[in-house]
Amino acid sequence: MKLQRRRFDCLVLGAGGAGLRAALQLAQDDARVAVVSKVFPTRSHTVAAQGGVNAALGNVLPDSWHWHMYDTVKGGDYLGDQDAIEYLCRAARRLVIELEHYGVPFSRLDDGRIYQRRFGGQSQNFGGEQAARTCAAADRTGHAILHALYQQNIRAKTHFFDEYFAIDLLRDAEGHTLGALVLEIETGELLVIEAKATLIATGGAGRMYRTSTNALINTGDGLGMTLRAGMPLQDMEFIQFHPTGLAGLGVLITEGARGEGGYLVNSEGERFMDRYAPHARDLASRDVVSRAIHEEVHAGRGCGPRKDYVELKLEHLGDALIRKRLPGIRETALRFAHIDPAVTPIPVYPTAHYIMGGIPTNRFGQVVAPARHGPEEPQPGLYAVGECACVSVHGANRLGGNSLLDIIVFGRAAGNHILAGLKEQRYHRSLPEYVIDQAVARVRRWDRKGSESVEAVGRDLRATMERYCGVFRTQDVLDEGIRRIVEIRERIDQAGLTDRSRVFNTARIEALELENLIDVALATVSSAAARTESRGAHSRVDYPERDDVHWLKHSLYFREGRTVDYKPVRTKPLTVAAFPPKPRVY
Ligand code: MEZ
Repeated sequence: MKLQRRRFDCLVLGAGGAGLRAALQLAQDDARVAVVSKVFPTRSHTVAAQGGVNAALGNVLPDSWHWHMYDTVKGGDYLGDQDAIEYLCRAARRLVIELEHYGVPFSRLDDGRIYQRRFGGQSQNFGGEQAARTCAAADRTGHAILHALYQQNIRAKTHFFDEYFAIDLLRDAEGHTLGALVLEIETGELLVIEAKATLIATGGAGRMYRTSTNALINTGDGLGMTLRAGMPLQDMEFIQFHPTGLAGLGVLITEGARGEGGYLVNSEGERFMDRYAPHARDLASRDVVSRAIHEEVHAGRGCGPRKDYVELKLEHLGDALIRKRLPGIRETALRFAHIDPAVTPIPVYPTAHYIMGGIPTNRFGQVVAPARHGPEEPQPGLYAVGECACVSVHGANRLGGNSLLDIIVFGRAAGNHILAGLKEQRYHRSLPEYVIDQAVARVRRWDRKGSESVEAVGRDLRATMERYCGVFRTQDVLDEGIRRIVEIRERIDQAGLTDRSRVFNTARIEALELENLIDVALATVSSAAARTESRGAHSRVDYPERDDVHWLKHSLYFREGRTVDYKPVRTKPLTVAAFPPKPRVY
């Protein structure tokens, strides 16, 4: 069957902040750019980022990009690549001001400058007093940024394919990425989009966990297609559990709530963070706070009838401040927990939030996958930015407020690099028919009926990840997790669509998404089982110490054979002295 074809200079998969920032860079320079999004763009998950974006503006307390760099290196437990981190922190100031000029309605100080709040893991003067570095639009910063970037893209004439699902990359035998096969969700029609450069910006995979702050759309689609194309995923063992998900539901309660002065208590009314992080207390980095909550609950000091959460106290902030700085949190607490945070503390528990790992890239957004055991090489025509990418600036644990920064800094950098490449490449390479046929086969497999239900397999995957790859890990538990997910992968091969579920094309999309999630889950658990140390968000009860001698290296997981390889951390920054590993205390 002859499929419809469209041609663009650049194809962007995903319309979150990373994809939109890259698309904008391209469209403003008159490149023909297409953005494919499985939801209407302003519903992309960036919309859910609450607390803010980091930049050392120094509007509230003294600050410098170099202190920000130190905090980011330390926050990532020294696994981040310091050249990329320097680039990130140096670029922050200019790009946040640029966002303001794009129309982001940041909250204001009395003198009109951008409001900045305290966030976890931030310090002045390389580990000194708390900094205030997170530029906020109340507690709806991601929402404000996403809408501004979408509007700017409309103005720049970016072409949007709304509600199209990306099936697979189209790559020729020499490894050139030539576009992607996509499916129009409403009609089920397939479309081939050819492009000189393809950028993956499909976000994270938080939906492999049962409780997660992530939108239903975060199903690791770009990660799955990268694995299927034979490239590895980097550092997948590092999953961030946000300390304050609404207990039982996982809905995000921003770290900004603690930044504004909120604090955590256990069932004895004790501010327990004083014991775990005497200096930073409730504003220690997220991995530290999540472990502390977990330990309190497991020591029997949890709150509520089942003693299975701790409480976030905001009452002392007063109704006026809560309404002004945390209106979304107030709304969430009222709507989902039926409590007014000005009166009653919010029940919270750690919840899956962010993947530090992803598609290996350099700081220009180029995918730099090595052949197995071979040298690392830029993959021609292929880029990745945002949560699905691993640059790596977040190392083993991301600091709050650095992900909105990551998407604008590396979205722009990738856009610029693609533009430079387009100047050299005037014509599209020819796309062999067999490449399209392979991608089409992936969709057609779901025309079958089967003995398993996609929904049941998905439920089991999420429960397995929750139980076998959580905040604390051991070899036995992780090995059992791998065994179970391998079984789940076999079950998905037996699954099919029922006549009833086939009526709506969304059933097919859910099946394709689940295939992606299963591959990403296997990457996560396999990489976690292989790393026998504790670093950042990867806490091994059986290997409680960080081991810089053997493990100061990035993992690379390959789908074929489920093997894990390693590559060195780039410890040398661009212009300043390196921050060597030190004990990490808050
Ligand atoms: O960067 C984040 O994850 C973020 C800003 C989340 C939040 O707590 O608001």
